[in-house]
Amino acid sequence: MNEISTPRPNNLDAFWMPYTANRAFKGAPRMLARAEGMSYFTNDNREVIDGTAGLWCCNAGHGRREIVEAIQHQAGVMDFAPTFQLGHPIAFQAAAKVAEHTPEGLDRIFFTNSGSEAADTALKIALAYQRARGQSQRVRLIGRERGYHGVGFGGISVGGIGPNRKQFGAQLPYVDHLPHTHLPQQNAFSRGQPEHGAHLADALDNLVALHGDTIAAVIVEPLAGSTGVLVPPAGYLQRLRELCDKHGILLIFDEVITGFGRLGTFFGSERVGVAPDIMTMAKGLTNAAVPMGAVAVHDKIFRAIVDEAPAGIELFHGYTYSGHPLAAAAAVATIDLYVRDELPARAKAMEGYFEDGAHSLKDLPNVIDIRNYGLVCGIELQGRAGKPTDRAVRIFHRCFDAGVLIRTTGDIIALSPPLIVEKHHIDRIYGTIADAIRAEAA
Ligand code: PXG
Repeated sequence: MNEISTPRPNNLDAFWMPYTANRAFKGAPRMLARAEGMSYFTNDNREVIDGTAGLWCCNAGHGRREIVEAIQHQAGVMDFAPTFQLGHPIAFQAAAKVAEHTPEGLDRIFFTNSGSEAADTALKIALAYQRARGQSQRVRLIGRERGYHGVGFGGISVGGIGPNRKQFGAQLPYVDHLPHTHLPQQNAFSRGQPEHGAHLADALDNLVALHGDTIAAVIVEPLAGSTGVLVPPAGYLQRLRELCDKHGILLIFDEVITGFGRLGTFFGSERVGVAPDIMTMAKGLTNAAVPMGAVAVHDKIFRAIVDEAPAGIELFHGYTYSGHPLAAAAAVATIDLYVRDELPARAKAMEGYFEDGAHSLKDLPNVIDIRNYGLVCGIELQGRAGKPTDRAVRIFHRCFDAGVLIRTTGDIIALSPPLIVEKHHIDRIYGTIADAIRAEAA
């Protein structure tokens, strides 16, 4: 390994790291230098098995040649061209490719650069739709406690994670929240969808009683990831769908982590058997090789906004990089790879083994819940008294040092390996976590 392929920056000051304890990190940095397949390699060339697909992103595994070559090729053909009033073929090709896999009718694709932008775009489209169909009193947006929809002002407003909001004062007005779906007393150690909690969707009736016909849309993650893996209770999303229809409210699924095979189907909506009106995606869309997000919109919404508008621009929204050629090339190659290697089906086939491995940790000290669905698993630990997150952070460090990358949020371990994961990786991931949990028993 030479100096060029193993960067060793000697000054860590300038990069203000996102969602990171900057002081702690810079005191003891953990640097990744390269990645391949199921693994990262540190700058001293130590292998670390990736139990997280980067950050729920690299569903096809790292460094896939087909994606790399598509990006290289496109960079040589055309680096950039705007999509405002001009077009380039690869962006249209990418949109058509995405639309092949979205639920029926959701075949209009708006490109963004991230999941956060996709969430804000989806909310704006929902508002524009209600206005276009003569329901301009519908200005209210409903999120859910413990929801995560990125870090834009729209996303944090409908989001339901306190620390993401409290530094930033006022947010969007006209926002309300459904209760979260975590019922540990009834559902602890559920395998797959928990049995109890469909009734929690009925809270939407209460919000309608409160807000009348002013609600434009409800946005939820089909499976809440960031907050520490909350699997939707059986029947919950069906009930939410019914209530949205009853009250003329749009249902938005944020599929930023549930998209692209994570739950054993191309999109999570297929697995849970509920189709939204609008769907957001990012991360796995390009296998994270180039940043890209997207919003899939039902044709009826597109038509209401676009066909009914006077001549000229129909939606005053877009990003310089919407449909960026390199991202679009990556998306086409990535989706082709998911299809060719049948990665959603592979995830489904591995789910049972992954689930058994997760639940084998049940009797370890301080494990208070284990929940799983598709290739996602949450292991909730009893935090140390007066020291929230301490136990999980130490377990994270122990696993990393032992060659396994996990993700923790609060005192919850979240796992979401690339969909190419093999049984021996699963054994290694859970074995390493078990050792770390035992070592932090005190
Ligand atoms: N929606 C959902 C459901 C997400 O999970 C976003 C939107 C925002 O995407 P961008 O691309 O703007 O970051 C996300 C992002 C974690 C973790 O630890 C999860 C995310 C981001 C960072 C950490 O689980 N998800």
